[in-house]
Amino acid sequence: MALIGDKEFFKGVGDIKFEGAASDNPLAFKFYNPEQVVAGKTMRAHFKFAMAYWHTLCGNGGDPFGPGTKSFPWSVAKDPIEAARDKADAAFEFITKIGFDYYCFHDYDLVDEADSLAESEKRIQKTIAYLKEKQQASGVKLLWGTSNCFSNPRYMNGAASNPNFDVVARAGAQVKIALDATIALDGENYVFWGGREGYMSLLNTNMKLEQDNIGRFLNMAKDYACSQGFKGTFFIEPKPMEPTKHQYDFDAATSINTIREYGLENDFKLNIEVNHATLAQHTFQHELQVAANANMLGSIDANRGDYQNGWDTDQFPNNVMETTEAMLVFLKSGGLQGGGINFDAKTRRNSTDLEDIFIAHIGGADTFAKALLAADAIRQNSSYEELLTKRYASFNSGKGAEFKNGSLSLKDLYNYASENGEPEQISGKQELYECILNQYT
Ligand code: XLS
Ligand code: NI
Ligand code: NI
Repeated sequence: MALIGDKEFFKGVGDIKFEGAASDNPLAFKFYNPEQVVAGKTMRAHFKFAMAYWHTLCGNGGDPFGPGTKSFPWSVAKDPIEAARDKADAAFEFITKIGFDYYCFHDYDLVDEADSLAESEKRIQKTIAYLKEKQQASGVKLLWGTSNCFSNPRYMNGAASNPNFDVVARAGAQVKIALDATIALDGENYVFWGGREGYMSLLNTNMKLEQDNIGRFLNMAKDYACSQGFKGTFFIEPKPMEPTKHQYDFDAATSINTIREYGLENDFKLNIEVNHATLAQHTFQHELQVAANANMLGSIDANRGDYQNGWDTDQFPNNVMETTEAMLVFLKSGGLQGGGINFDAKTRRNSTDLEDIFIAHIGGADTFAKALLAADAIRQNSSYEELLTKRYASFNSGKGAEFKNGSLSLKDLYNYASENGEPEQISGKQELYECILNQYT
């Protein structure tokens, strides 16, 4: 594909192609074959892979123990607009070379925040005019936009949940600008991740007021976006902790409650992130299933945590077995509603070659592709679906079916159980399910 930027940053890396499982080329897909049809859809359409602006182009490897290790050639310009254009060139070069269709951003990933709201808005408008041109030239689309209401020190006590109304209003202004930008770029969705929406100590916190304020804030954002013609879906991205001790959107179940409590269920769904699921002591597939049960499985932030520590390491996905379990839920629930798979993941601090960014995304895409193929094969060829159907077969006929359709009372259960005697012992056969999973991955 032709380059549309003025500058080439990833020199020496060409278009990434599918070469199949036998290839030893680190810069080729082994399993992600975009046009291959699996379960009635191309892989491209199933996944809608997206590049995350923040990790890929802004994350230079800094951590609490030391500065960044990566000097990106697109972050040298001193003028903020020139720097933003260079970053956009790098973004679109990367996305088109790897053959993805989408990207995601926070407002101030695109361009540095200025000293005033007005100047920041001007910078964003200039940058999105440039991004719009690049979208048109390349066909790359915006999967979702969001606003960073957690990094700036003004949000140290929260954004929509801040105890000071002035900060709440300031966050509202920022979200309005980010929504305008998302709409101008035909963004398909808009995400709310409550970075500092939570608390550290209940001693100084009015939890009820803070949560109600978040509800009011989300409704305002939704009403505004709809009044501006936004047709997409809003996503809440759950996370249990970090940066605050108690994040209000702890997990999928908690976030679904937020959505329902504040009357947002017609417009909001969930963006499930793997590492956030595991931080909440859940599996990724559990969170997907909870979202799907509520008809709110909207989008995925793909990454992976580390089992030996307890924070958001945002590593690239590479665990095929776990991803296959997730893809079983994904296929069964009919995929994602509106969203896609955004690589919210960063290369390690000591992965300093520019090509590492490609290798990491290729590995992530291959992990999902391999897992999708395995999950589809399990569903088509193994006894998995049959076993599962059989396990619940007692609800398909007789009294079980009557119970299921709501026509039995507790007394009916008593009468039935009295006549039926001790229920037969039926094995859960977990190891058999695990063997099937193993066999097909
Ligand atoms: C951080 C979140 C963040 C969101 C977008 O932990 O995952 O990157 O996806 O604000
Ligand atoms: Ni995320
Ligand atoms: Ni994260």
